[in-house]
Amino acid sequence: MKTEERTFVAIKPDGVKRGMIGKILERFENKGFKIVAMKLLQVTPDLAAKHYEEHQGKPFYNRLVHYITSGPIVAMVVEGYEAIESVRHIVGATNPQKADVGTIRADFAQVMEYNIIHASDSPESAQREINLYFKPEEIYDNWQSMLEMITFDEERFQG
Ligand code: FUP
Repeated sequence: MKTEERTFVAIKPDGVKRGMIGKILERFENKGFKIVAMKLLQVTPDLAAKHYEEHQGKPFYNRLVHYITSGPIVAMVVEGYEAIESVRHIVGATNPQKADVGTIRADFAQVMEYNIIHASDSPESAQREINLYFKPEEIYDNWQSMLEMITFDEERFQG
């Protein structure tokens, strides 16, 4: 059954420095997703190591940590219908050269090393990354967005 999900999204330092926060957020809001947590923060080397632990030892790892710690990021929790997969579609392929036109990475980035945005790639990584960046009390979902009323109409999910 199709479900409501939460995913973790981060606008990376190049996105913040280029003044792209609004343009990127607009895509998620236009889609009707609900932003239930958001903050600007500086990623420390320790947090970067935890975030990218699956890439430790790879040739690009040091550059990746340098990049994510090179300025503040905008971290958020995005909620919606099959949000993990759907957000990844909006974000686009890891390499912006190969990402579909219309995705954030294709439209706003040129190279893989500076691909402007991160989004969780599975339910396990979404949960892990949300916990890494947010305390439970920093997530606010006790409100209903206008589009949520359409997307999550209760009658559609009965039976
Ligand atoms: P993604 O889930 O699309 O962000 O991609 P990965 O988790 O595979 O990679 C995390 C980040 O490492 C990417 F955003 C960019 C960087 N990367 C490289 O710089 N070179 C590579 O070969 C692979 C990834």
